[in-house]
Amino acid sequence: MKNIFSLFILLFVCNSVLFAQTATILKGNMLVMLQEEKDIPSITRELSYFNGLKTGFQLQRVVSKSMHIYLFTFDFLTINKDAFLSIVRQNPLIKIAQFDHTIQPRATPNDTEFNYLWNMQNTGSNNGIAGADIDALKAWDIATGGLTVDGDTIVVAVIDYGFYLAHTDLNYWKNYQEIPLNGIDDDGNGYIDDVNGWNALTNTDSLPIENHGTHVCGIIGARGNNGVGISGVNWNVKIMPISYGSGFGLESNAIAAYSYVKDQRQLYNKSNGTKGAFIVSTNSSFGIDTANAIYHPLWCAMYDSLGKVGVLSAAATKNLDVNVDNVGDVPTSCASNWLISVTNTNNQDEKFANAGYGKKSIDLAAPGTSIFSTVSGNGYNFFSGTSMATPHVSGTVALMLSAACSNFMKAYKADPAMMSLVIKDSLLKAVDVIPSMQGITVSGGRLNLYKSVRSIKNYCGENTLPTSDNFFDIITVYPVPTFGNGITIDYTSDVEAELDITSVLGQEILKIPCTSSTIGIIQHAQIELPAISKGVYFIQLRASNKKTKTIKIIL
Ligand SMILES: [Ca+2]
Ligand SMILES: [Ca+2]
Ligand SMILES: [Ca+2]
Repeated sequence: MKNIFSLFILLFVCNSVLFAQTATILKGNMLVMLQEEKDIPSITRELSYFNGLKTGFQLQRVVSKSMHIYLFTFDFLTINKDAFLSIVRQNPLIKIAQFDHTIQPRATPNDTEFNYLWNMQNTGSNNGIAGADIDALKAWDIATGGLTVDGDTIVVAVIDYGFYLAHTDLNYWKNYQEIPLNGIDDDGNGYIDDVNGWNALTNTDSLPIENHGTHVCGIIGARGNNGVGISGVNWNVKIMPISYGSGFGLESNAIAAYSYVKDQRQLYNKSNGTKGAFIVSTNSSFGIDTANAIYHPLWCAMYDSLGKVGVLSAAATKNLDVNVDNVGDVPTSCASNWLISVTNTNNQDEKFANAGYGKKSIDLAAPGTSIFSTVSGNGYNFFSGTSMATPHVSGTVALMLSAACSNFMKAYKADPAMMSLVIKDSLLKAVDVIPSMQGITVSGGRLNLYKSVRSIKNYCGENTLPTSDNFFDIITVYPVPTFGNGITIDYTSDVEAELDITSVLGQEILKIPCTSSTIGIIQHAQIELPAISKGVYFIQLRASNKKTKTIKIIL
């Protein structure tokens, strides 16, 4: 009761400021503060008519007895609400009157150092540009991570040099099916005594302690809203730490590290979740500057092998101001569809000076300059680099999966290879397009966590997800309602086709030529509303020899 009380005090005092942009008025609800409780019958009587019409004005509930605040309702279909409110406010028995409004949860975490996290919420301080961030607060209103709708524990595998496993703000994966130090592969995953993760150099689970890997882990999943330190992209996600073995490791160790991830996820898939780990993304920030992918076929092929079991891989490109398309880089110029290559932006949405780029090779940017995160010894510090940008992306993949509905998860488990490409595609289409990334990245933009998570949410409800059997299809139309911002139609097509919009009378309104694509890549057609007047329409995808189901939309 106390909470409800304070909520209404807040609403009462701050309404016009806090909720002016987003509040929705509850039609017919009016909050009234009276001089005295005994005035209720009088004002109910006095306000029962307005401009000769019955108002239906009556008490619904006592909101605050001590402050004489009451919720009344009135007949909003008959009565002009604004005119009525001004009359209500003139009544001498009433101190204050206002409409009631819907409020939204505002998931600002209570982590003590949250104000350092411009990457999550850029307020414009420190010469930043307000809003040049990944829109984390809005994303966390939808999901904060941890489990899928089916209860799978979501894991991100971080392949790095070392980790501080005892950090209280981090949430590391552990293999509870493995008995430590008994020399036996208890869970039969092919690795002996792998409890804490894996060290690909020593073939043990003993991991070096080091700041870089620890910092990366915090960006992906520092415990959010625990009153301590920072919050990661996910407030709750398991981080699987894997070491490639030494400061300057061998490529063979990197391949062995990826192989551990693949084996664990494959085991999870095969055992229906009873063994292995539900790893949805790897995160790496090592590589070979100026390497040509053709000399690293095994390394590059690991991303395909991981992709086929459902694991995307986010990889940091080099920390040099060069065009990777021209000078080469491994892994970020590997050709795998399941690889997401990441460069680094600052708090003004500019490319960090020393960060690689490439229209063909580098998919997107993410905040990576002066990023505050966890370091060894339960500490925190600012680091910069593509290494800091990339975990925003691997973390986003994890948060997207925690927000996915059961329909999506069903499709994902049936065809993890294709559906992980759907996730990648949704993430890249959800970027904030920014001038500094134009022409130098595949997406032309910087990661947006909120839009990525929302794009997965859009696959819920009655929408059909693509399979190789129904690849020619409309997947979803959103948003509904349209909020006057136009609509987006997601579809898949393996041939040249047209999206046709017709009126209820069968009149053709719009024809949109559709590009075809490889399996797994969803196309988005955006239609501005002013071109079409409000009403009911039908959408269908048509090719010369086939057509999809018809979808009804209301604009
Ligand atoms: Ca084992
Ligand atoms: Ca063991
Ligand atoms: Ca925290």
